[in-house]
Amino acid sequence: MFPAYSLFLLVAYMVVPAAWAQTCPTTPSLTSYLSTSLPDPFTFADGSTKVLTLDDWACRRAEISTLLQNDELGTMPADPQSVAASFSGDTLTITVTDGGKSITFAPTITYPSMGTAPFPAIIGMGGISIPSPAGVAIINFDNEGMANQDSNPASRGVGLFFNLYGSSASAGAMMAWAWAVRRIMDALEQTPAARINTARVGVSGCSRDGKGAVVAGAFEPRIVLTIPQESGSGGTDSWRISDSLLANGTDTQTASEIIQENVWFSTNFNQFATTSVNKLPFDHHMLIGMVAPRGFFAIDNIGYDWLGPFSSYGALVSGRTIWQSMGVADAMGYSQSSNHSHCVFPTGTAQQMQLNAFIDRFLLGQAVNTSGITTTAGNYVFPMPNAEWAPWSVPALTNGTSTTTASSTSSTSTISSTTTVS
Ligand code: MCU
Repeated sequence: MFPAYSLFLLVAYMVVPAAWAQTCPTTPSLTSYLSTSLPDPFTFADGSTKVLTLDDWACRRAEISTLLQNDELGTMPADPQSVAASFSGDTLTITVTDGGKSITFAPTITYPSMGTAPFPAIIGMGGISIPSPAGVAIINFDNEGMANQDSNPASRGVGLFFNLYGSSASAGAMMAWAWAVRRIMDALEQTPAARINTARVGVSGCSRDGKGAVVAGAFEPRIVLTIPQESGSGGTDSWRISDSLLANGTDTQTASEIIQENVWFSTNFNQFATTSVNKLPFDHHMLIGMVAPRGFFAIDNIGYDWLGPFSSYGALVSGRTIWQSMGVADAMGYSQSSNHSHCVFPTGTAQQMQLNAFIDRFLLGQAVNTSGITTTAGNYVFPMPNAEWAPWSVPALTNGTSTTTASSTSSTSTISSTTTVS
């Protein structure tokens, strides 16, 4: 005989999700998808259903997440069976157990000389290349130990992540790093002795590690500020714009080149990279937009054609429309500096002031104005007009469930949890 409250729980379980969850449009087969311009973030992959409300965006974001996992980055594993953590000295030791296997990794924390605990923090992918901000702890995470990124196909499937999930897991190195950032957040939440304010944690990295910072910010909703630095192709660059730049004579890294260089992506990406990136039902303006409405500040350097600063500019301008649609454009900025050595942050410049503003607001919780922090792309002349690469209008998203989008109940809407990756 079940006690009465069991019946109540059963009924609540059956009724409440139906009341809370919005049904999302079904994603069709996209095998013949083709678009030379950047895909419209505000139209579902079915080609007709529009994003009109914030709940619609939650559905669309989940769709974008799935498409990115399937076609480019590989699968983010579900939350593991357990995450255990301890803190000693400056080291946070994290043991993750899943499927009967365990791995242990140990980021180190550098504490600021000023401020009070618990401290805001930046998780540095292989460290940070921005100046350490006053009052902010730096969590140094060995991403390469988690998933190797030697410029060599033999580094695929090598690292702690693959010890846990198998060397043939679909995740490329960047998705494995993003998974680890999620586990660092789990560990910090259960370890007050580490003295980190888990509501004020950002992520940063430069170059290849800047690509990883974008993916981590997109796939870990507890990150409140994402700071990719000179991340280039595979980071804040658009695959389509990079191809266009190369075709117009600028020596920019493209998808077809990058899959030969490294194992940052899933092998599923090869089919698009070797034929046409126009077959991708997304581009990186949508990876960037997964971070919205949270803080995002991209640091670029006009000096290296290979990094495609104009490709980054195009993706960032386009991605920013997602923050605009939510009425929070001031949470997203991007900055191009003049030429300087790769990953050597130009201290004391306007870019430093811009970076400071984002850190002060999102990590230190200060009432700092970050609106309009967007720079132009210098003297670059882009081969396509803006309307051609981003030909959509930006809706003003409203609260609530749209009456026009609930066209199907067959796909899963995972809108609510702060930690669920969908
Ligand atoms: C900008 O990131 C990469 C780039 O994708 C590679 O082609 C190049 O070899 O290395 C860059 C990098 O990570 O530099 C540290």
